Amino acid sequence: MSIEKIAKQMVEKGKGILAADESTGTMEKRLKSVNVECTEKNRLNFRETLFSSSSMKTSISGVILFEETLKQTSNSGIPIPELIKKSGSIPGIKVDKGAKLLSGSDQEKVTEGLDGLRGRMEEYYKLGARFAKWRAVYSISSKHPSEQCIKSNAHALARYAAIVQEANMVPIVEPEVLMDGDHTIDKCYDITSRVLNECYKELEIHNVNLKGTVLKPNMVIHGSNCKQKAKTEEIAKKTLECLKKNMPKEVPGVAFLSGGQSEIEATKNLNEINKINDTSFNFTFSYGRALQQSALKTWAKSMTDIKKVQKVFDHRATMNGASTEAKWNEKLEQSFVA
Ligand code: 5MM
Repeated sequence: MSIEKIAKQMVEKGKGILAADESTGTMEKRLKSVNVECTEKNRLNFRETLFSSSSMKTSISGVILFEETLKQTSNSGIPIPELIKKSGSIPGIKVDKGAKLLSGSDQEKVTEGLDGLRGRMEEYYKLGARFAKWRAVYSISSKHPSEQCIKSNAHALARYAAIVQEANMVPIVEPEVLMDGDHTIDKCYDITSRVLNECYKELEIHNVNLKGTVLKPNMVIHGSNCKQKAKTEEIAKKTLECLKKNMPKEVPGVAFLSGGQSEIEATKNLNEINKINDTSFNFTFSYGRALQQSALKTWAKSMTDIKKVQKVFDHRATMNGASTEAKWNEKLEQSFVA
């Protein structure tokens, strides 16, 4: 399949992406929060429970994996990428090596992982991955993000995207303006605009085929410590405005990250964006925490009751699937019976 077709399939209406690509350090934090030991077996068991749930067929277009998971075999003996493909979903792989301190800047980060990437992509393709992900992070404060941080991350994202397409895979471009801080929604709008603008400048310079990419941005939203909380309608309006202003028309769609929003907030905001969407872009989700939080808590308490965990995950995935078509509402949300 061409990368343009894969990219379209990744953002098709009614479905979205499950971001299950937590590196071992992040997974350690997640498992610790529910008092579970972070062993390879536990990481596999939780993830396999999600990947074998029924909503994989109906609401999940793709799954982003960490390298460890891409190479694992499920308890039923099927390699993990095969298990995902069996549901009609596409396996993907996080290929960055994490955000590291940016020399010459004050505590800002640049994402690393370009060295040897070409060789790694060949291996990932053979293992079944058909798309990749690279995440850059930008913090907001009186002096951040700096021009240096915006430019160096955009450059790395573009070089990554070009290498991924060379291997016939779709790059997810993820520039995440973090929610941490007390900034207003308008500040987030300005910074997100600058960041996206620079990313698309670099993607163009590196001859990336935009039709074969997916953008994974933050929503335009207030900082988590801001006293003035923006309402859903304002978040949706400003997010849409910002993307219309900065995204080239060739990009098939957007798969938002949740970035610290609660599960319900992330669903509600996506639903509202789709309600007012007057563009040709598809807007879907690529959530990590906002898809997994409740399922993880349930799993920690009832590890052997796989059906119970899957029911919780299925509900969340179905709710987000509905929000990609602006069909979500409170009544539907409350229809869940444990
Ligand atoms: C699932 O978390 C991803 C991996 O993070 P680390 O490399 O730091 O372990 C992360 O990139 C994720 O894909 C996005 O941030 C979206 O996840 P959220 O939880 O923000 O929806």
